[in-house]
Amino acid sequence: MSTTEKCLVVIPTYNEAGNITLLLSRLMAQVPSVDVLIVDDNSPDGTGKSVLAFAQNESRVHLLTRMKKEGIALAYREGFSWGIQRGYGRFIQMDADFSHDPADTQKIAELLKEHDVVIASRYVTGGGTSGWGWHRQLISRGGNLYARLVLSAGPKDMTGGFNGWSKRALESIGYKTVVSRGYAYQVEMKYRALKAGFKPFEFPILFKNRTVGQSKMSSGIVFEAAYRVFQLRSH
Ligand SMILES: Nc1nc2c(ncn2[C@@H]2O[C@H](COP(=O)(O)OP(=O)(O)OP(=O)(O)O)[C@@H](O)[C@H]2O)c(=O)[nH]1
Ligand SMILES: [Mg+2]
Repeated sequence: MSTTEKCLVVIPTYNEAGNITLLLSRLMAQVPSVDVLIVDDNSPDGTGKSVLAFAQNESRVHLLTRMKKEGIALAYREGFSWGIQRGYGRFIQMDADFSHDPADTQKIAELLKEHDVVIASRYVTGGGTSGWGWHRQLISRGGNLYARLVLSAGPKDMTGGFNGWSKRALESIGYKTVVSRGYAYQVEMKYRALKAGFKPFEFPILFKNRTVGQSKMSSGIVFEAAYRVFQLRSH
């Protein structure tokens, strides 16, 4: 596959006012070839207003506001549909908290010219995480290993949220019918891609823990992930 189609970075946000303006500036400076869509769940801290203010002087930045907080899965689903309706052919998933480096966003955009599915991977040689305590590392590594074993999945990072998709891949995996709501979403999307015959391209990244704003991870999200992964296996 080789495409030069337009590329959209989709970023779900909930209470990221302390990060979003700087992140948008960095993306505009470091990733010249993409547009950005923020999918905000009506954040009470005014994240959406900051995006609108930024977008007034930057036509590459767009805001999609959802009525209430409903998890990243629905935010991504709406974001991808928004982009497909507007003719984008490449999509990048990314967090708003600077855990994902805009320099790697540029790499994904380039790699998507040759690959349908790209995984920015913490768990291939040369990749890693920084700033996490042992507890958070254990949850991430353990959850990832669990998903890989239960699903017999090849990619080293099944749980990460920094990935690239061609429109073709999104449509052929049925991105609108993904059932997971929390972090299991990342696993389900990749598992569907494997089942559909795609061979994800993984490259190493360093994931940095957020320094501004609060994590939205909860025990409910972790339990959903554990249960969903098991459920996916029987499909
Ligand atoms: N639209 C929307 N975005 C969300 C929701 N929950 C989390 N996000 C965003 O999804 C991205 C990932 O969420 P984080 O809280 O950073 O989750 P995480 O990266 O796994 O956890 P930490 O890095 O430990 O904070 C961030 O940009 C969040 O603002 C939600 O319910 N709706
Ligand atoms: Mg985060």
